Amino acid sequence: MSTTLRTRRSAAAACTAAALLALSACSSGPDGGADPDASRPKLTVRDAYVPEPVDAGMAGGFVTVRNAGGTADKLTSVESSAFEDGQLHKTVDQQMQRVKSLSVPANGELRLSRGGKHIMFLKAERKPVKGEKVPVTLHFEKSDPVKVSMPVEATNHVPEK
Ligand SMILES: [Cu+2]
Repeated sequence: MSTTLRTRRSAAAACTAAALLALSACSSGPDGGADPDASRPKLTVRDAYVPEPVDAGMAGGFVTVRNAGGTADKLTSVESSAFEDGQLHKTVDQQMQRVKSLSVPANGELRLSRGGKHIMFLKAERKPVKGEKVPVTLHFEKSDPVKVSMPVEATNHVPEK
C-alpha cells in the first residue's frame, strides 16, 4: 500500500519536472535564441561620496558599482570638473598604488572603500566642503559612461550598509 503511494508520488514529481523543463524551453523565445542583452554588463551605482578633504590637494572618492549582467566590465577612468585629475588607486600594505583599471565582476560588484580600492582626486579648484556635490563621470571598458553626483560628506563618513 505504502509502496504504491510512493511510486505514484515519484511519477507525479517526474511529470512536474518535465512540465517545468518545457516551460523554461518556451521562455527563451520563439526562435530559441538567448536574450542578447543577457550577455552585457548592466551597471548601477550607489553609495557614492567624497569625504571632506583637509585641503584642495587631494580627495578620496568612493562608490559601489553593481553589475547585474553576465559579463564583467572595468572601471577605466574617472573625471570631474571640480578637479584637475582623477586616478584609480588600490591600497597594498597601506601604500596607495595607481592602477589602470578596476574590475567590475559579472553578477557582482566593485566596492570602493577606505583602505582599499578608491578614486583619488587631485588638485581641486578649491577645497570641497561638506554639503556640496562633486560631479563625476565614470568611464568603463564596455558600458557607457555613468555620471554620478558625489555628495561631500564628513571626513570620517562611512555609508550605512
Ligand atoms: Cu589614493
